[in-house]
Amino acid sequence: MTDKRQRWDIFCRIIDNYGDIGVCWRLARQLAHEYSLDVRLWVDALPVAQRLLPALDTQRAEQVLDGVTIAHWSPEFQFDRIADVVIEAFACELPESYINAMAAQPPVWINLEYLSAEAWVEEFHLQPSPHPRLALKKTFFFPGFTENTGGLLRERHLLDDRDAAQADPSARLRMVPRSADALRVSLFAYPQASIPTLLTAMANGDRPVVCLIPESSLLAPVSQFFGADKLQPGDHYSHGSLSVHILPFLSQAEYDQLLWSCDLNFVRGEDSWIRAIWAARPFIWQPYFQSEDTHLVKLEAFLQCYLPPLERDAADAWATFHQQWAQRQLAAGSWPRLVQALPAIQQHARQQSQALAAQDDLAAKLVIFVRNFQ
Ligand code: TRH
Repeated sequence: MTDKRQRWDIFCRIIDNYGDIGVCWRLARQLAHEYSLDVRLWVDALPVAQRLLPALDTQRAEQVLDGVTIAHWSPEFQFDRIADVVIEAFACELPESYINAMAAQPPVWINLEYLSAEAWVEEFHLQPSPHPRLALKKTFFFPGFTENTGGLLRERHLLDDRDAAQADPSARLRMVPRSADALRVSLFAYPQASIPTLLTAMANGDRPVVCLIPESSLLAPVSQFFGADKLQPGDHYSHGSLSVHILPFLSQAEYDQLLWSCDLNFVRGEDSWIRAIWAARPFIWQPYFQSEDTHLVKLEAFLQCYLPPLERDAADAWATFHQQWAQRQLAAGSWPRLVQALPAIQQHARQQSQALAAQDDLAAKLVIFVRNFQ
């Protein structure tokens, strides 16, 4: 019997870090699992991808993992067929040979963009872009926070799984034991962040803090703070009110559980940011650094869209902390202010997650777009 499932090719070029592959892998899996699509994910840097997909064999040109075919997008790129739907993730530029072959059998060609809450996104979402030479058009698809955008990545069972984990204290305790009155914080950020100021403020605070740090480039400044040689997963350091635990780099599923279990999550980039929103817990997002302070514009747009109707004092404490964190100029007094505002922010984060989940998610919107494509 031949496989009649619709074929989707997703092309992912890893620029740096884990966000590009993090988003593409999550999307690929969701399309395969929830829509029974035949999904092939082309990835250029298999060793980086392996960090998120430990079962990946970096020597193999093609392999199936979790229902998704992963193909190595090597400099000697070769392909056997054009898919029905082609996703070019984050303007990664498809191979010329593939584009030429698409002209003979045009697929639905989508350029999936980075997430932003900026107002212009609604206008550019679904704009077509005709190919200058060939009878092909690609469509820009912008994830976003409003109905008139491409939505946010969210698996069908994500919020049910979150609610079940948050209602079950034993699930919460699995990674690092919870101490009664301590604030549980997860920390994932770019290493240029104001780490010494943050850790000092936590250490000097009235409230004990258990800070959980998955292994990443952040360990260098954290090691420096403690005067340690090189921190390793399993290490544990204390200073004043602060107790730091170094975790291994977690699977995406375990990372979700960590976010769900914390009172405050520091996240960055794109994918961990979205997961923190779905965790329905207070978070601090550090946007990926861009020249000309574009990342600060992105941050302001997000705060404007996400903060209302949070009451003024809490919104101000949260926004100020975000701005200082993104500009790497955290003031020590911003930490106790944020801690004081956490109960109000907690309620707000829960409401926002519910409100955003009332919209279709990114995969659903992509599938609907393809179904109606002409
Ligand atoms: O790694 P990032 O900084 O990725 C960034 C952004 O995507 C940015 O927009 C892009 O331009 C740049 O890369 C090139 O942050 P992000 O997006 O949060 O991706 C991290 C991924 O790693 C995410 O899928 C969550 C996952 N993760 C784990 O699976 N386990 C872990 O322990 C941690 C800390 C993260």
